[in-house]
Amino acid sequence: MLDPTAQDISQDAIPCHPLGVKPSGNALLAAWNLRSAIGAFNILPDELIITVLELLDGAALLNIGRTCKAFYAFTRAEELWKALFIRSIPSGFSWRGTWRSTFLNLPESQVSILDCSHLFSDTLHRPFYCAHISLDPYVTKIPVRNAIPRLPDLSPEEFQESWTDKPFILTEPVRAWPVYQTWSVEALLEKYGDTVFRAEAVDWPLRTYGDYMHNNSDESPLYLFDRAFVSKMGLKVGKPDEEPDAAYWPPSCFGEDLFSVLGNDRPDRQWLIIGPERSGSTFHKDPNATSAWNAVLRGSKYWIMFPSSSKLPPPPGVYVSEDQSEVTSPLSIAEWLLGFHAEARRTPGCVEGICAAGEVLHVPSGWWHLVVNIEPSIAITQNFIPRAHLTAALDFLSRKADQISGFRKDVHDPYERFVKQLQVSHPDLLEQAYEQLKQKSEGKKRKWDELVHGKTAEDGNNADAPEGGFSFGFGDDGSDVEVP
Ligand SMILES: O=C(O)CCC(=O)C(=O)O
Ligand SMILES: [Fe+2]
Repeated sequence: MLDPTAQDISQDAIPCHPLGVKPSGNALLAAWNLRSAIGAFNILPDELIITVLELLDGAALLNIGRTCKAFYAFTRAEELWKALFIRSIPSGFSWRGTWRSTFLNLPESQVSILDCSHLFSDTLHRPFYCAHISLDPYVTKIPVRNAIPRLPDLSPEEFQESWTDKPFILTEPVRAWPVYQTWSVEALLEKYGDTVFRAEAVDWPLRTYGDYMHNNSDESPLYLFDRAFVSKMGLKVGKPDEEPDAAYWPPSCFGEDLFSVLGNDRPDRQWLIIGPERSGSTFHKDPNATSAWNAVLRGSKYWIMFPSSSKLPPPPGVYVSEDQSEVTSPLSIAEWLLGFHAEARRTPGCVEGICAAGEVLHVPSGWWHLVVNIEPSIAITQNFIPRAHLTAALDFLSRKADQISGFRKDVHDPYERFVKQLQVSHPDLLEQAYEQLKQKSEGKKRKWDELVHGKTAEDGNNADAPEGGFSFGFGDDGSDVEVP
């Protein structure tokens, strides 16, 4: 069942389920239940019925849906039709408001609505409920102690000195970008309607995505997230004094990006992000221990963030495997807000903020973040390695080779390549980073020896200076240090 307190605050705005399906609890007081018509299947829990239905193709789903109202309601579950659609994208389709209608190419006038008000199922009701909760209670009344600092702008020196480990919102730099002046969903549709962009598992012309954006009731709306938008849209990126036709440029305070030493072999760096209200990103840390900035051009985004530290657990409702390679948040953004937001807001370290159109937010390396669009939004994000996080990036690349992402397949051993290039262009920074890694490793080893072998620092026995690659972890990214 959903959290009853959360239900209270958002209940008002929630319309009736289109088929009248009610939450499971209502079965207790009901005189009769449509479920009894499904015969032997009645012993299966709702989730298992959906799992069985997942094995069927479209024709079989339609057939079983004709046998009784309960099966009709189960076969209307959108997740079934979304999966069928993604498995075999029909050619020349039009978006028709739901995954089922789109897959079956059904005009709205031919969609049947049967009264299933005597069916009681959280499994069927919850996605609908989550798709309609008001976001307001979660994104307003941010406690002052949690508020992400908002500043007009920062100099590169100020950023490097004081801000590389803190989230903040800048209200000035993005306002000067041509794309901030000219982009809107309508303007992009006009110019790039036929251009194909990536939206999670599908590649759709922007026109189709626009139709989806304006007419869907998904609990977790499909999110356009395209890493090749600069070339697809023929954009120029760069400082206006160097690139007079630039569409945008990274805010100057973030300074250099040390991944640039890899030239064309660098990992993916920038993404265009477009999504309707309620779309967004569930809790994650950014790839390869990079930092990021996220600039909103239209709409607005609510951010909730947590620092990364080996002393702190992951955010409430988020579960991480021991090597941190798998983040399990089996919840949609709405489910997380309903179930965990109140606790998260009380958790030390939590920060929150709204980044509005014309503003840019800084995500420091290693920070957890969940983001939800509170209006239809367009944003550009870019990941980078500032000097202050070179050590964290080197540690990640050397120790978590299986978790490295975003490099072209033919770029083998990105860590080694990165070190080689740094040796050429920034030998001093590389040296410093090695030194920091060494110190952290020795600190951990000393602590371990004290705890396990009763040795003290004076006993010596420090780790040897690393050669070429590191195989030990350090510090505050929650990593395990490997000790003898
Ligand atoms: O705008 C968003 O949804 C956040 C994107 C994000 O966190 C990311 O690109 O890593
Ligand atoms: Fe992110």
